[in-house]
Amino acid sequence: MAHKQRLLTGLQPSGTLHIGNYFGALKPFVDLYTEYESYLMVVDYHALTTMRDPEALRAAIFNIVRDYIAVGVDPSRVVLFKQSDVPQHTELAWIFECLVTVPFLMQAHAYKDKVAKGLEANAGLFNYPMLMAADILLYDTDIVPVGEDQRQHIEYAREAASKFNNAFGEIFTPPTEKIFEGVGVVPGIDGKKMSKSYGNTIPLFGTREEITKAVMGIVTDSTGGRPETVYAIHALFRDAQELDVLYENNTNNYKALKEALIEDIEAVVAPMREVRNSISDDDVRTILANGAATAGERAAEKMQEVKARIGVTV
Ligand code: AQP
Repeated sequence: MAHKQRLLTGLQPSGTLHIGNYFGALKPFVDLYTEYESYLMVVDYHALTTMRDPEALRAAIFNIVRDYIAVGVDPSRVVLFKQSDVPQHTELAWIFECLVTVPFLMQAHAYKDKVAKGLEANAGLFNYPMLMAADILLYDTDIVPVGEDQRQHIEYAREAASKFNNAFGEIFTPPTEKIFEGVGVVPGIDGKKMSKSYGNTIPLFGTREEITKAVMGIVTDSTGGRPETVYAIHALFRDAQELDVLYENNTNNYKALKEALIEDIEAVVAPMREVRNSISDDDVRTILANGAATAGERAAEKMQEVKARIGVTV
């Protein structure tokens, strides 16, 4: 019998989730995951490329698992696990790193952007796409829901699969990115891509005050009295027809439009916030332990095959 197609995504526990992460990666995952055999990761070793505070990392891990459950992920229907609990991820990443070239990795936009933004150009950040390729390929993933900024990283995963398959025989499935229309690049409050490291985010689970502060700070560059960035963010929460009427009735009244946006964000987030507050640290530990057991078993099986192919088993 053919197996169900596999869906996998992961987010870094590197700060507070924002609505760009939600609409670009998490909501698409939640909308799709029950139709697939699904994997959802906390990619903590990726976060280590930028984080140096162990307490902050630990807190972010607890938080992101709560976020996953709050946005609608049922842990009994998905393998929800932490990357560092499955050592085969870093093991396979090493093998891929031996198959791709430095000039190839140097073309990564995400690496160049982050270094241009002042992040340290550490070797982990540089090799990031190969760890991500390992995350994806270890589980024979078919579909990866991500935002537009990750498109190239999925190409890199395909390239890693193809390099390996050409050298050692076909064992990896080339994955496909799933980028939903209209949410590939959610703008931040300054109109650029919403990004933790740009400090231009609207936090998904912020307090009402934090959300209000962020929304009130959205730039109001406008066309014909319509503030485009406010509109683009608002379009994630309301359908286009309703939104057009609201914006026509409030031409140039930016304050009223921003207040309407705050209410619309609250309507979506308030019930999630309640679920989020009901999840204890022990719930998180149990979820991650169960996920690690299943993911670990599958990863070990795949890695055995990889090791046999490359010639390190005797
Ligand atoms: N603005 C965005 N619009 C749509 N999708 C987005 N994603 C991130 N920003 C937007 C998607 O969210 C997922 C998060 O991936 P990550 O945890 O690896 O973090 P990231 O890409 O590093 O997220 P940030 O906030 O953009 O952080 P920095 O500042 O580190 O660049 C991915 O699927 C991403 O596409």
